[in-house]
Amino acid sequence: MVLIKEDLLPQPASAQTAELVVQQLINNGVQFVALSPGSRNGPISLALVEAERQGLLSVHVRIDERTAAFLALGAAIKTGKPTAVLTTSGTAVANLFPAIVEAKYAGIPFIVLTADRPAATQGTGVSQVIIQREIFGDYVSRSIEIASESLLIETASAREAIKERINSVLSAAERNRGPVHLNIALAEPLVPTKKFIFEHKKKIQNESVITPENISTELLNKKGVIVAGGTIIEYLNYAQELGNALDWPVIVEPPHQCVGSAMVSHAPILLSLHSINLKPEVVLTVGRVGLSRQVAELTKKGSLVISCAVPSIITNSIAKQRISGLFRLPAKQSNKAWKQTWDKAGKAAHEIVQRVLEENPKISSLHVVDCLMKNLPQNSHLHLASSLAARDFELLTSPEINSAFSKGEVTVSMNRGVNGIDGVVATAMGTALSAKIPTFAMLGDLAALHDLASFVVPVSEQKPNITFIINDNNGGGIFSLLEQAEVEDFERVFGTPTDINLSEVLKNLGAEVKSITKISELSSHLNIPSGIKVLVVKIKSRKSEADLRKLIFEEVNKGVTA
Ligand SMILES: Cc1ncc(C[n+]2csc(CCOP(=O)(O)OP(=O)(O)O)c2C)c(N)n1
Repeated sequence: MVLIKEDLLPQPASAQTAELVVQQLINNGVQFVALSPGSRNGPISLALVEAERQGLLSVHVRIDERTAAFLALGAAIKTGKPTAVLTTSGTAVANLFPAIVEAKYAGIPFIVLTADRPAATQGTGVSQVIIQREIFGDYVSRSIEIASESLLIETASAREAIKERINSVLSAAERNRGPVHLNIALAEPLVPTKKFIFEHKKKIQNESVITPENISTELLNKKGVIVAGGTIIEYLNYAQELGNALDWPVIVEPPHQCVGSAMVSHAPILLSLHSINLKPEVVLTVGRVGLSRQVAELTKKGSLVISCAVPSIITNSIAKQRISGLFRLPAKQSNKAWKQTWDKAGKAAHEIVQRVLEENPKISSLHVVDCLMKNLPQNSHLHLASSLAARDFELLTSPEINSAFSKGEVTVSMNRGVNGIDGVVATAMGTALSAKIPTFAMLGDLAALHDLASFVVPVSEQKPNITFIINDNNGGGIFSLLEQAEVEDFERVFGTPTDINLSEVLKNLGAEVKSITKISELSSHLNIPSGIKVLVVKIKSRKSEADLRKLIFEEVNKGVTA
């Protein structure tokens, strides 16, 4: 590292603080840090880059703080391990808010590091000073202030006490499964005079303990359905094992992390069937559920709804019974006939859905999703936007499709915490950079426009290998499925067409772009991504996408009978 000042000068407090903070990140197993440029956070940025040079973590620089935050969030979603974002002071800090909100509601361990000016500058009108202390309120489980000047107290015990304070906050991210905030006041000088030194120290991992609780066993030989959702993989795997043990069908919501043979085909459609009785006596929800209207109704109105709640995440609070954690897996029960009724209906529904898609070949979001499900390569990753992309995956997912996706060989993520359409591009890139496996992302044109800045990757940064599939239906297609679809002024306040030539815009931002007009072209472009590639799928009409959905529900209802 090239030092700007004389090596003989003592290391300034700002750099000592930076070294201490970065060492604690390393000790807490943080592998991925995103940062944006700024003078105040400079000492920590430089310390991070030095730690990266020593092979202790990876650093990703982005020009926009909102992008940096979602990038780090994506990496945490994919790895399940805490990641961090670092910004300078002022409005830069406020730009982190959307990703923090998502992290809280999705239960993602996330460390927010904000640089601040010394406390004495508060209220003095000094530039870039805002109230950063506890700015994220209840959205972070811990928030503390560190003042670099305090490190000038040259006693080992004072230093140790500061280290402990930092450590207690950083480790809370993983323990509490959510965001934490460290606001670090750094006084000038802001340039180190000595090389940063780090230890390859690893802390002892605290295993998160889930207390098994019991569920009354007489419930377990009833006709039950399990609904699993959210992003916490141990809960999703548990749902699958429970389904196998009880012969209960499992409805797995996007992101489908545990696709497999026990899961229900085309869940929202089966739940809408009039002609066949699939009404369960017990509904057990595992994790955060309720994406489609049909599943949400089942989990609200089902005769007996029990929720296995993920600790610290709001999960199905209206359930009649709540279990805080997972209960012991019961011995094998036999509800075979019940499970077979669901399987038979699922198979029949699948054939009808495929027929309807073939008979109506005009390209739509549903065709795109069907194509991805059939063609995504083994050991790849897929990030979904929460608008039509996620809903159409939910509608079309079926173990009947014989593909890497249906066999669970494709991992899937989405911003399921609060379903924002913001930050989708950055989050997807974060999953790609941390997963280091071929990554794909599907999103709508508005979500892409919302996060255009995230296509900008500074030249010295590592580019992710990712293919974006943008469903360009010129506006918000999801609104055509909702009750608002019929209102006057629909296009102006809901549809919001922009007429933007996305392909041109994205080419100018440096992406390799291909415009797709036929579904057969799409499958031929789903090879292993190298660099940032975008497939812009041109959809002619949002209304016909919505009509096709309706037709699928009608045809399955006509065709599947007891
Ligand atoms: C940050 C944010 N703003 C607004 C919304 C409300 N919203 C949900 S879907 C949607 C439209 C999305 O359009 P697009 O990304 O083109 O996807 P499509 O619906 O066509 O699949 C909007 C505005 C949201 N979820 N998040």
